[in-house]
Amino acid sequence: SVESSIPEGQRAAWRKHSAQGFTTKEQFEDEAVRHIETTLARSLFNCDELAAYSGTALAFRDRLVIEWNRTQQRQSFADQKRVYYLSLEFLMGRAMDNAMLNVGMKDAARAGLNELGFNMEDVISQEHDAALGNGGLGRLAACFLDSMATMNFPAWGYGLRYRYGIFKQEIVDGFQVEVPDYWLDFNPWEFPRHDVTVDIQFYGYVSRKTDENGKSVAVWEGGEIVDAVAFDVPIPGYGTPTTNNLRLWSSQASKGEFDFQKFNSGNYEGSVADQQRAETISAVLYPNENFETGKELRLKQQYFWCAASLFDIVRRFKKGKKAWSTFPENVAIQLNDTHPTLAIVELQRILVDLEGLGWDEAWNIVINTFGYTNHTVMPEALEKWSVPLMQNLLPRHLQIVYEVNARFLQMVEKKFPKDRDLLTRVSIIEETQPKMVRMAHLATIGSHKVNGVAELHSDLIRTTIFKDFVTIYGPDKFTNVTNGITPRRWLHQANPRLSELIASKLGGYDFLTDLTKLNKLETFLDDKAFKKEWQEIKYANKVRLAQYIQKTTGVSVNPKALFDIQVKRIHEYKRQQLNILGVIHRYLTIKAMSPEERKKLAPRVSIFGGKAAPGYWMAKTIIHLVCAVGEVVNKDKDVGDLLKVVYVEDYNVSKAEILTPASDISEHISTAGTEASGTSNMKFVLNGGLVIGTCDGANIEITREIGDSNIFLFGNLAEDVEDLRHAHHYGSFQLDPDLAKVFSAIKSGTFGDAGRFAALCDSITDHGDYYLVSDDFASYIQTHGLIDEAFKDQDAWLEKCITSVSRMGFFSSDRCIDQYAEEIWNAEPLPPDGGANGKANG
Ligand code: F58
Repeated sequence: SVESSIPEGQRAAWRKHSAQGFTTKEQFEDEAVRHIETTLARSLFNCDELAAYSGTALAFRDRLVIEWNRTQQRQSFADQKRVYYLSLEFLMGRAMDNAMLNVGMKDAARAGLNELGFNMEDVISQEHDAALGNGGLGRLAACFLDSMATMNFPAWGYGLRYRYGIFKQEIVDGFQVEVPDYWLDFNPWEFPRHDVTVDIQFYGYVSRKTDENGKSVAVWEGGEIVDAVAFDVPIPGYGTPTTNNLRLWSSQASKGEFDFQKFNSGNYEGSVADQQRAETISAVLYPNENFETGKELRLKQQYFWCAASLFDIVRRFKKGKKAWSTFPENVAIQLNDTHPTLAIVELQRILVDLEGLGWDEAWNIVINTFGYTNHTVMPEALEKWSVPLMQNLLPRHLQIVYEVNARFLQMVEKKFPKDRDLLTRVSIIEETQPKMVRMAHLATIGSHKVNGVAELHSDLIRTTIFKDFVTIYGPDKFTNVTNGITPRRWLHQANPRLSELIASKLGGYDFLTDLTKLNKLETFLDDKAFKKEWQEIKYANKVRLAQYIQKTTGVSVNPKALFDIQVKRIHEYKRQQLNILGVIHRYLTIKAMSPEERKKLAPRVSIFGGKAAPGYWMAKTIIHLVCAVGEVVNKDKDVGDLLKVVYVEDYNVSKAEILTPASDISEHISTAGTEASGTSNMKFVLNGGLVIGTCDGANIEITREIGDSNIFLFGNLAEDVEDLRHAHHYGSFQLDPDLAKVFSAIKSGTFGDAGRFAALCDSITDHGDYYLVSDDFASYIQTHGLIDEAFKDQDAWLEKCITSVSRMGFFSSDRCIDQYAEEIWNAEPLPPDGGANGKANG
């Protein structure tokens, strides 16, 4: 073994001096102060909250690094199948709170910080979110990393180290303004590995040469080289020493290529410009959710990251000196949407061009290695790359794509002779002008399993975008893994008091690693003290949010009011417009009431949050309408506490941790059939809030689990959407009468310049109402009426909340990972020696 090659004396010395990390409050203070004084070169006299954060983070980082090294060593020795999760987005949020809870030393650190004169919550809030993602897809990847570490899977994440994450949103005069998010100023959670770099090639040309065996091989030459440098981020599991790795690639001018010619000849500017061009590849995260722009730089990002990751994975496999045919027994690669599809082509290129395998042998390995997760059926979000673009940037890869396609179509033709239409429909190449590479087809053909992210969504992909592929491959290639969320961050971290209350009833924190244990909570539905404390916790969470809203927007909201929250990316299909039009309807209703009638009404706070893609004009209009309505309603003396409308600026993971525990109702109201799953619906219910929602995505399974009396469903069903759209187009469109009144108010200037909202209103009245806002309006308003009524009976409401939480076990991301491991990866966990490690919860 590697160990026995090192002399015993040396090993003993190493063991003696090996870093241990702190284990007590005292030692934590020692370490934090040491880091503040020496690592940061600060003293007691200039130690502010940021320095206190840095010292604390560095102390905990030491703890993580020790286990991280051990985990990596253990995984190398164990030599079992590894899982690689390829995602262009990892929406991690803050790391320190998570590290403290996973290490089990948060209480000690809190006490230590107090002695040093700091408050834990203030210190935690100094950390900048790692916002390397847009929305659900990126956050899902982060939850999966947490689950894989917690469940001891030997698993790595691979992504890009964007210099700028998702932009920071400012609301200026009721409009969204984007500000760059430069988050790397001080980031103690990443480790640059300047020794781990990979040369990545772009452009150039392909020629064929004959090798020593007389075989013709493709050779890709010329073009340019950019370096990929690895930055590693430790991912600690909860209640286990397992600490996995997230490897993010950063682009840098190639050391070999850096233009010394230019440099030496005095063209300093030119050589720096080259340097910057290389760095541009990993500079920014594309800020679109469910929309593809087809920019060349985006394709460069994708190949850069796929090629670096594949090189790394193959290098690790080759160390084991095993036969290539065993590759799929040692490596599982999961593709988070089609963004990493080039990895399929890259592995085929490595095996055929560089390692000399035959085409079929290589392709077999490829298919058995990859799994592909689809996250959308919406046509505008399906990735396509123009053939000329790919030809220029990745000439050899395009050849491989054509070869894969030719062989695939041959197989189809054999199975279904003379069905030309079928061939056209399933071809990887779309015969448009210019021709396009359909990445979802390539990902499907190059993987052994394709999964959707909720039952309805998986059914829809089988019957719509992948219908022909089901015919060709049979149904077994297509499966469902309903999304989940990590209860560590979304219950224990975001809602510590609720987590503690639950633990006190269930006799410990086991539910955090087996969420189905929550079902025992139902036996406490008659426990008055328990219910009272539950209610107090919800109220305290609402008070906290009210204070945050007061501080950041100046609006006072009554924490006793019903908090109605919709926070997610702004998109027409998610229908924030339905929500705000409903709010206007409520406002008009209140205005028309007598003072006596008003007294009977339950006060409401409508809270919105979320970013619009910078180029998505309609989404920005929706934000503006919400703000404009807030301006009017919040000042209206007739309304008072009965209705407040708030826009929370710059919604992100750390803000979600404040918002999620504070809802009474949250809105998940997408047009049926459009939201693949949704995951915030799960977060809100797990935190004791109820849902108003459509029969869409995971709402359907949430309903099945918690019972239909515990959710407020409304609206048309997915199966009827197509007919309704058709009817809008060909029949006469009938605007809902209540919605018509709302539009009159907008058009009369009640919320300022009506011209600003014209396109939004017209999209519903004149342009087909694609998202069925009018069709669902009456049902939506009526359901909100039911919510008002239900909220008046606080006892019954509370019972719904507790019952729902107790039935949420299914929605843990641990269950997802189990399912992926079992049905797609065929991978096993690698528990640390002795199993449990005796970590405390705190
Ligand atoms: C989301 N997709 C789905 N895409 O919309 C949501 O229903 C689902 O719960 C979630 O994935 C997890 O499965 C999503 O967030 C993106 O953000 C992409 C970013 C890159 C461009 C294409 C959309």
